[in-house]
Amino acid sequence: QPKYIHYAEDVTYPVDDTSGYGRRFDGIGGLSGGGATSVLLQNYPEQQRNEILDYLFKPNFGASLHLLKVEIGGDAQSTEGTEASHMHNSWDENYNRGYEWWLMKEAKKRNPNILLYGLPWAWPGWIGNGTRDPYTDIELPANYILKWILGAKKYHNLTIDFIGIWNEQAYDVKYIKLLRKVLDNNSLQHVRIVAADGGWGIVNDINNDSDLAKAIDFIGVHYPGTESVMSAIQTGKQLWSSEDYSTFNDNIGGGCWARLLNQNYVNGRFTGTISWNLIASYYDALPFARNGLMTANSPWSGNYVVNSPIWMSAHTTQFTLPGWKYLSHGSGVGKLKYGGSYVSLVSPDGKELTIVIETMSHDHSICVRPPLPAYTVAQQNITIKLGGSFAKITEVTAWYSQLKFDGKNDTFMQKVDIKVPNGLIHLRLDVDQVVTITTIKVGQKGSYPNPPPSKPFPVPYKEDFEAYAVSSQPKYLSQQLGAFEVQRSNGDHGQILRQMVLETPVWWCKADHFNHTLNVIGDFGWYAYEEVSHPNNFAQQVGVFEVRKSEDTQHRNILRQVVLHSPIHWCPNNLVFPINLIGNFNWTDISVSVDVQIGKENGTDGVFLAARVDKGGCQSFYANGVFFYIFPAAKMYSLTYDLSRTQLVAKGPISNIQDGWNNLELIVEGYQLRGSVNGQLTFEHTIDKAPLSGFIGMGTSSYGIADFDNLHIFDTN
Ligand code: 147
Repeated sequence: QPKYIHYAEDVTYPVDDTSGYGRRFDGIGGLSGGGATSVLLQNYPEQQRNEILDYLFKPNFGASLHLLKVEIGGDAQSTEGTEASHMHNSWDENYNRGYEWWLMKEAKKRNPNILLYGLPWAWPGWIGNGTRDPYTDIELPANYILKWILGAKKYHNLTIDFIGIWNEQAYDVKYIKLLRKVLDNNSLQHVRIVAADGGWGIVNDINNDSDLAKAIDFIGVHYPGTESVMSAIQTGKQLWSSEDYSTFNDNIGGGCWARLLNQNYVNGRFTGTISWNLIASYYDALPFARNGLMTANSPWSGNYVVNSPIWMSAHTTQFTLPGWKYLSHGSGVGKLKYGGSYVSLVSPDGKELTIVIETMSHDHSICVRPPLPAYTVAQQNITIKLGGSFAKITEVTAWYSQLKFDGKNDTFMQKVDIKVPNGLIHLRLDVDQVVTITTIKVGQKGSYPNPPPSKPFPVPYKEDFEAYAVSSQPKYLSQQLGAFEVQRSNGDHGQILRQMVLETPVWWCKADHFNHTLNVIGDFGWYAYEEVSHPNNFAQQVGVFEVRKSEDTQHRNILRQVVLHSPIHWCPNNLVFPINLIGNFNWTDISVSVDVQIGKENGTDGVFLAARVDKGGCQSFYANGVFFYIFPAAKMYSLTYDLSRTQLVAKGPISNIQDGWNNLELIVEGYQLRGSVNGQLTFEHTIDKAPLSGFIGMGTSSYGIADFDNLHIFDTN
């Protein structure tokens, strides 16, 4: 435990409403989407699923969030996968796709007052009207967003409170004004516009255009590093950090989140802060692993983890509500003299008071972005002096957390009811603490019995898609490119999985040349390992290799050689560099088979089955692995090392291809590959290059309809 300086001086901080209030508080929220961050959540066993949802949304239980922001699916990759659009095509409308509707209803079940906010990342191709620009014909996106809001009400009885423009992409002033008009014309005055979910550029436009200023209710910026700009504050509009956090959810992530929740108001006058993401419910091998308030990425086992950011949230959320007011800077809001910060919030009737204090140290509260300038925090004594109408408070409740970095945390502990003689509260603060002082008596550290232990993805695995509602997404499949839905087939296949996207979408992560689709499933090697463990199947020969968390967010867990000096050898030698050998390839060996059929109308050219797919997210376009493509019309196959088919291993004719359904089988064992069509060997190859582990994948060579059924995954051992 590092030693921190302790200052004997006791500094007094007034908490006083005499000089009036600061800004209105709008709430703390989580973001599901941007993209597919909750895809595995629906697949949990019912009991654990309900527990997880309680930790997120149930008032006075866990994170008890005030706001839920969701992606409006756009049929394109938006970070951890693709979320389905409610309108794949201009002639299509469906409000049962994906999981955001379900999630919003589960949130409302637990907290009917939770506020809902929708934002698109990508758009289906037709919104671009022949271009990749959604503002070519602004009527199209405006009506598309309108339909999503109306559909939420009509099909799910969900009232949307806030709507955004286009995540971190261009906004268009005419579009924003039109959106406001379209909402008003449809009796949706209550739906308020947040703009523009990016940087501060929108402030200039607001200042130069009074009609635009009228259309926009909230200025929403991303990852502001707790700072805002004077011109934004001067608009008088409420400012939100409408996407923030995005940090691995260990205690440093918890420290980041605690610091943001206070200092976003103290430094930047932000009155709403939203965590990307709500819950890390996606495969660990995808980018930004575990960047959620908690983790639930093992639905086949039921295991989940309630990480410290849940309890950091609780310090504010359980003792405030949207509509409360902050006190003014200097009389309840500010920085502590020896490091850290405090905010005070008051209920609308002026009677209830909540004070949140944090003392997060620099190194224990670094967020993903932007860089955090150096500062120091010390142990310190403080006195809170209640003044104005708070002078008559005689008792408060204190809750505290101590984040620790070498042992067990104390998170969200109800300490004591403190008597307040003469309006004075004395506290000794340690470093990396959060303390809430409140007149609110409810508040609870919710808990459930430990969930079942984590297990690897179950093999053998069989999926025939019969158990699902039409247009839903089957469990464990994590679509990266394209949108795949359960549909009823015409023939004897019963229900099947169909790729639905017919044209290149208006991208969020751009790859205009790209036309493939990809849906992945499975386990992914060592990313699942805990820090400081030894991954299976490596037989270290010289040196010691341990799984560690890398310093950057892209590589997540890495394998690190940790020996610094030449050891005193048992078998003597003069080697000075480590060598690690992987001694057992079995865990990369897999056999997978699936039935495929190309759509009779709007069909694709080809479909593929793949193994060892090594990348997802916005890197999906560059995925390597072993890809077995078939092109039924041409009666050809190709075997490639990459999704985009630039690295050809082999190609040739397929003699026994049939009209309609064909069965594809791919077996990878070490460096041996075998592929079959309809039970007959198509190729056999020894390779030297493909990744050694990765997902099972399936998809198409171009946008268009393709069907998949009877996915079987076997361990070949
Ligand atoms: C955000 C996205 O909005 C999220 O969907 C998710 O991808 C998140 C992951 O951290 O990132 O996009 C940003 C990407 C880069 C920056 C800021 C936001 N950046 O470099 O400042």
